[in-house]
Amino acid sequence: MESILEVIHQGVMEGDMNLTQEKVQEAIDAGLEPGTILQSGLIPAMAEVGRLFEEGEYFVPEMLIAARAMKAGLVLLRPLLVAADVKPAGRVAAGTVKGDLHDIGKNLVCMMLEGAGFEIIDLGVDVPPEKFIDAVVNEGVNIVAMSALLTTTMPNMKSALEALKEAGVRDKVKIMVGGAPVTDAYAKEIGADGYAADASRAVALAHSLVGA
Ligand code: B1M
Repeated sequence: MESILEVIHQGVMEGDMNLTQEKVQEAIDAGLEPGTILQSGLIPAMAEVGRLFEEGEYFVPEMLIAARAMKAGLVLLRPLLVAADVKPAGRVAAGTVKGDLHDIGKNLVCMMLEGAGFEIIDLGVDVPPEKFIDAVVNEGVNIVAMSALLTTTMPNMKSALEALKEAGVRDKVKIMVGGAPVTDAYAKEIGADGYAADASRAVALAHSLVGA
């Protein structure tokens, strides 16, 4: 018999929002850990979608409906991943950089940070440098978290960092970066304070950046 995680995987791959949401709820009700549903159901399915896109088997519409199905599952997991009543560990402005519309990974990072007690100012996608500057100047954030999923938008992390420098606020915050094409070496090259490969490592990094 197919396991519930396999059906969730299939739901995302087929872009079946209702099936995905129904099975995620079923998995929650059956007592599966939210982290397991995420790490062993939803995330590998999205990775498979990416592989099929690379091989020319999936096209943008398939990626879009897969993303929509994944988001439908995340809606149910979110309150379980985000712990209540935690004292703020810091304030984070998070966004996907200019030109880039991918937000699932960024949203997961936000969710996990929120769950770990950080206050999140979600700047959304396609975020121009001025918005990051505005968050530092007017929102009193201690961390700026930038995500990029395209090799073509990675350089916009560097531009945002330079814009923060030019605005004279670079030293007021810690800057962390991540996203599939981003590496630790790239983070160092552009002068970011840290890189995390996934959402749970992003939490550990954020804690270390605020000295917790
Ligand atoms: Co796009 N896309 N996409 N896409 N898409 C990729 C990224 C791609 C790798 C697919 C492929 O070719 N295999 C490829 C990029 C190639 C490259 O740059 N070398 C690609 C392309 C080419 C494109 C378009 C150009 C396609 C086109 O139009 N021809 C276009 C660009 C649009 C734009 O942004 N301007 C495009 C569009 C889209 C959709 C809109 C259809 C959709 C996005 C929907 C959405 O996000 N709302 C989409 C999707 C779904 C994908 C794939 C399949 C999945 C991305 C995803 O959500 N992964 C992706 C292939 C892949 O990644 N395998 C692909 C799941 C998510 C949980 O993982 O985002 O990596 P991820 O986040 C992880 C870590 O990276 C990390 O933690 C997260 C959780 O563990 N992380 C951070 C992320 N941000 C972090 C920040 C941190 C720390 C960690 O600190 C601040």
